[in-house]
Amino acid sequence: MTEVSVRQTQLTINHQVDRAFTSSETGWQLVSGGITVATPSSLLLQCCAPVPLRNVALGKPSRSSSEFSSDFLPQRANDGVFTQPSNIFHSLANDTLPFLVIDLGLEYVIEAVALMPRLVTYGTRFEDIEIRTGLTYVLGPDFSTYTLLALFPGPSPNPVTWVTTNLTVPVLGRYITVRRMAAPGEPLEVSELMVYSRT
Ligand SMILES: [Ca+2]
Repeated sequence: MTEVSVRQTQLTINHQVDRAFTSSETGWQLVSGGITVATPSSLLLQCCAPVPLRNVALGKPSRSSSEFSSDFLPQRANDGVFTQPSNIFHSLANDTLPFLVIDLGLEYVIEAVALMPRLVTYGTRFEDIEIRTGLTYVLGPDFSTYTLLALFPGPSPNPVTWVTTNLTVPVLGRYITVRRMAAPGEPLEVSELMVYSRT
């Protein structure tokens, strides 16, 4: 079969399909049909788009070294409420090594943490606040075997807002600890703690 007859055969086949192609002196040109154009809702984009960060600490089980009263339980630190001044975790005033632990339930690749200090007054209590994570249970208060995620020297911003750390190297963790590392004498107070992961 000569080159001319081959091209003639292709023209005939494409015409019989649905007129998807035309020929020109330079070859074949796609004019309709063929690959599907990707749209924002297409599976093609969904499969390849970055997974957004989400707060994996929200509502997870938590415990603390002490609590000021039943109104200031450790669960207040990850209940999703951070705009009400009374919605905080607050350790006992005479707790010399106050800490808070959140169990994420699973291991997560942690990329960032954000902490909202107590909303009103006592900003100087927010001093040397250390956040760490580890994979195995530790009773506390010594969590030095865990990986350090953030250290906020304080005092809390005025007006109070989130203090955050974006990790340049993500850390695998399950147990999240918050400790006040400054000299004893003040309680640990946390309005909300968020732990961000894509997993
Ligand atoms: Ca809260």
